[in-house]
Amino acid sequence: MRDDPAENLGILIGAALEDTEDIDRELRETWDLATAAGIFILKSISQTLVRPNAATLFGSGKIEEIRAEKERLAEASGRSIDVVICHNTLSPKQHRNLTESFHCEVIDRTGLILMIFAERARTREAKLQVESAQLAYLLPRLAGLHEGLSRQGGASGPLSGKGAGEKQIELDRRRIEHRMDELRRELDGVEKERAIQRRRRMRERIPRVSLIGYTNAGKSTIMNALLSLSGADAEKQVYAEDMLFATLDTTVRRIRADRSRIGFLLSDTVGLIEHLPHTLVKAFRSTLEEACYADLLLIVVDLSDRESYDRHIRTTIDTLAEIGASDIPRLFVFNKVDLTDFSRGQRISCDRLQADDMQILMSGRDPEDIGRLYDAILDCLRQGYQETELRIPYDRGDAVSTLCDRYEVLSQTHEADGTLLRVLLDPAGVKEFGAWITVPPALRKP
Ligand SMILES: Nc1nc2c(ncn2[C@@H]2O[C@H](COP(=O)(O)OP(=O)(O)OP(=O)(O)O)[C@@H](O)[C@H]2O)c(=O)[nH]1
Ligand SMILES: [Mg+2]
Repeated sequence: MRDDPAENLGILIGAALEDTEDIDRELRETWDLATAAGIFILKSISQTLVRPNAATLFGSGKIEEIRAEKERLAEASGRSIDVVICHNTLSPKQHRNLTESFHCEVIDRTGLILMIFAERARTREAKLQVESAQLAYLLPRLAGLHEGLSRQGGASGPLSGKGAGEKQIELDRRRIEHRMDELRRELDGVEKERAIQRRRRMRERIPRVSLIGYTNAGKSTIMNALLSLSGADAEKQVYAEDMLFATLDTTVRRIRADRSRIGFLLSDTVGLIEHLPHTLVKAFRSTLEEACYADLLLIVVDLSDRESYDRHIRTTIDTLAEIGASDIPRLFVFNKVDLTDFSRGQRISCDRLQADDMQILMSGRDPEDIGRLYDAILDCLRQGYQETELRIPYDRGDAVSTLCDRYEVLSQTHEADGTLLRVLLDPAGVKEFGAWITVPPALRKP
């Protein structure tokens, strides 16, 4: 490929296999991924395959057709085609054979997603995670890479000659395995830091809410709108853009629109995609696991993507099951309603939604909707909280400020023997501040 990826021309190929539901729709998504990676796709070619070829995926006739089409397109555009993108995940052997057949770089969907992630990774953790996923992907493909190199006359010097290829592969394999060990250790360190931060936040007991959903659904837009609602500075905002995988890192922010109410900690997470490569799921597990510690999940769905939103819900719910977050209360946020004919009062039904699932139809660009969402989140969080009256002696001002910081205070008055507070307390709060709870009015002696 060329140094500047924006200069690359490509062809997209894909096979409809036994479990493929709609190859055209799937190819459109991979086309978008290619665009996100800066590759300009000229054409897509697909084939239904009852029995995929173990060595080349496609049959020889189709490969010939793709090769001819590639030449024709190169002639028509006056430039060579730099890359063939294959929608299906290729085995190392298929990858090698197709590269040989097409005489250019071949990138499968996994490779494409890895390219985008590598391009977008900003924080140390994301960079480590991407590098680790890239190496895991590269390791079984080393042999193919070296064959390619020796054909181009790249394998020369002291290691050339019979067996040099194998020696080089062995050296590279060891180097990669060593680097993967290093990365694993570094990532363990990052994960420990994250766990410490998490424990500190949990001690503060501010409720935790996590945005989760398919890529480009509007999670970061919603986070930013909620931040604006709580009057946060512009530099607290996260990156939101019309592109796949705009967000790769988990960001946690406190949202508190009204000082008398407790608010919550909101985390934005990496977007999901169908058939997320296994190497990436593994590498990004700790980032996604942030969702496991939430008191409430906001499952954000792009309602304007009519043909796909129920599949996106399925992918999200399956991923939540995979990371062990199925039992966390959830609120479905059907976003981008402004681009649809739905009215905000409607209920969405699809096979993975249960009748008692809470849902809200809204637009992340509409401040009124963001206010409704904020109230809905607080309502969900309040379940399990009870209105409690506490009388705190005047020498315990610290307890009053802790309560005001952690809980929603409904009223506060100053009496002769202390501050009287009416607070929405959770069971842990009842235990901690139990000594000051006044006897419920119904039990007071006349
Ligand atoms: N019309 C409309 N556009 C929206 C709405 N919400 C978000 N968008 C747009 O959708 C695009 C994607 O939004 P993001 O907030 O970056 O989406 P995301 O879910 O964070 O995406 P990833 O980080 O890639 O997973 C942006 O161009 C937003 O401006 C909405 O309610 N209506
Ligand atoms: Mg985002």
